[in-house]
Amino acid sequence: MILYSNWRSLATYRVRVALALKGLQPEVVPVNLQANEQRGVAFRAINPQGVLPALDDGQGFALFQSLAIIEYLEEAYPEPTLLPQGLGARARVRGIAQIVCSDAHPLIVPRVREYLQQNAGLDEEAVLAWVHRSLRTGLHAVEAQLAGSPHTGRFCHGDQPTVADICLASHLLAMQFFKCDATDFPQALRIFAACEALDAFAASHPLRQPGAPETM
Ligand SMILES: N[C@@H](CCC(=O)N[C@@H](CS)C(=O)NCC(=O)O)C(=O)O
Repeated sequence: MILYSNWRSLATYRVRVALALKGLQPEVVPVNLQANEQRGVAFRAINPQGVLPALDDGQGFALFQSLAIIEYLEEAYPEPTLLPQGLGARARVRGIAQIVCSDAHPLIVPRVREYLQQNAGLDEEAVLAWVHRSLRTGLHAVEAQLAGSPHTGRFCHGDQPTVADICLASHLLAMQFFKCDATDFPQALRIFAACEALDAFAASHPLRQPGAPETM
């Protein structure tokens, strides 16, 4: 199994955590996001979209899109499960995951920030304001789900980590990267702390990956 990865990629972090929770240890091939290696011909032969992550698990092509990869891992390596029992519960967990992965994260990825700065005329400060607004709007939506539900437990759904926690943790790491205030989201912060206390999350932290700086 080969994971194409970059220390800073939060989508790759999500896959790293899922792999670690399932006790899987892929070979890691670093792709240099800072040098835009993901857009080069060599990496596009692996993932034509030119984004991280990609995971080769011997299917004849590299798997792409973090949520699709995590769903694949869930089906191929069912234990321990990253989804709760029950149709409604699974939909709730997938919904929280999608607030992060489908609504919030796409607004702040490098190619969008670059476009805003290079083509739409926004300066660095305005791009940062856009990033903060996108992150806080996404976290508001997640916090409302967490605060308003009897299903919220130690983690987003009950007392075991699920794909919702993986995605929430990636969102809070993004807020740390971009120095975005999250102090008014107590449920999210409490659950993030519970995640970080688990080895699978701690070992997958961006700053613990090859090529990472010591601090942000
Ligand atoms: N929705 C995708 C996001 C993929 C994505 O945008 N990855 C970022 C790193 S987190 C990337 O490779 N960006 C490269 C770019 O924007 O040029 C997923 O969850 O896998």
